[in-house]
Amino acid sequence: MKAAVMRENNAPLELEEVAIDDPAPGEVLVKTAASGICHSDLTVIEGGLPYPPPAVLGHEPSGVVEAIGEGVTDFVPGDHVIGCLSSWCGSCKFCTDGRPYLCPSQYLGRAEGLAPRLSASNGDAIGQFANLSSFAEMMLCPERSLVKIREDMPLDRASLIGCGVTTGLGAALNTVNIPAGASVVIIGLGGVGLSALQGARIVGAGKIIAVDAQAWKFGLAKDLGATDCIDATDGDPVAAVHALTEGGADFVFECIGLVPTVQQAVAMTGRGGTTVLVGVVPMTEMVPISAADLVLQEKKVTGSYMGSNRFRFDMPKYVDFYLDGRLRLDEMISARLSLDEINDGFDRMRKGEVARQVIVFD
Ligand code: PAD
Ligand code: ZN
Repeated sequence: MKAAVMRENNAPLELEEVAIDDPAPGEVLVKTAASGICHSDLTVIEGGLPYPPPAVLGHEPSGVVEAIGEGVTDFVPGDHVIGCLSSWCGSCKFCTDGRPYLCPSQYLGRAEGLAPRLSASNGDAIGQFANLSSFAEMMLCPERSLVKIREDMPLDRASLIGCGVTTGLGAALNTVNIPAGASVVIIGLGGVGLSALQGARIVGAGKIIAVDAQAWKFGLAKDLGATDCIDATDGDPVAAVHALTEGGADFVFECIGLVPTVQQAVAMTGRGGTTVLVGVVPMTEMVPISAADLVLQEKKVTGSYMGSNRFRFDMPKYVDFYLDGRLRLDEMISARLSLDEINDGFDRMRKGEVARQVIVFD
């Protein structure tokens, strides 16, 4: 099969012929239908999230089940599925206390003693990112990386739910409890931020203030539910939020992953408010924030990982949200690309020229 391989950091992905193994017990072979391009893939390429090359990235997929391994009970060939990196074991303390998205088993690959799931033409193993590797024509996944979805859901739009939508929407719907009428700020209007924005709209937030450095995104943000937009390149965005919210917002979602915007997010949060960190700051960096402000104003700062999902429960619900018109995905897709065009897609993402891009397979 054809796959885009990361051979080294900070270099274009290389299109190669890659071998994919047959499903072992508990595994499912999926023909990839579509894969969104998420900023986390770019962060891996740039070394901000360590993952050793050679590897096939891509973790926002939809597809159709091709074959199942022994003991697989949840899928049959022909099922339409979304893949998610939040694979879970079902028996650890995180799974049993209702937070399977924290299950450490998601970091395990194939059982020892088995051949690698992916390998190069010379037989060398190729890393499978997030148990998915969706920048490839086929995926070989643990059954607990997949969820079956309705067949009337278009698969290109379904792919977005695999990461960005679940991350942003889940940050607003699962990680925190936003009361109707609360003021919300979204910093960063990529696939993740626009999904958090829609989550705020769905729960009935009051003011929904969208902040980005690319003013062209404001038309889209307003269309998706923003009440106000702030151009981060035009004056001080913290002062602008304070002016709109009488001293700070109830909830601020940082959806970029930069040190200065994390600091801005905390500063934009009002007394008693909550800062939700969704963007992934490169692991090599630390963020200084005022602890006294947190104490004296009782601000809370929380991370949000993969939208605090229980994806087998959440994703079919998000599909319903799309099909009944409450979740808007068509507008979020700036471009559909072929796998051959993937490096152009990353260039456009670096320049901030797109909302979400989706690679579609034949
Ligand atoms: P994206 O690149 O599509 O969007 C980022 C947005 O931020 C763009 O609209 C930029 O214009 C905007 N931006 C950049 N710099 C600034 C600035 N200084 N001020 C204002 N706006 C700016 O990214 P994405 O939506 O794919 O991902 C966003 C982050 O979320 C990224 O860090 C990614 O790694 C992270 C993520 N987190 C999780 C999780 O589980 N927490 C999951 C998936 C992605
Ligand atoms: Zn992602």
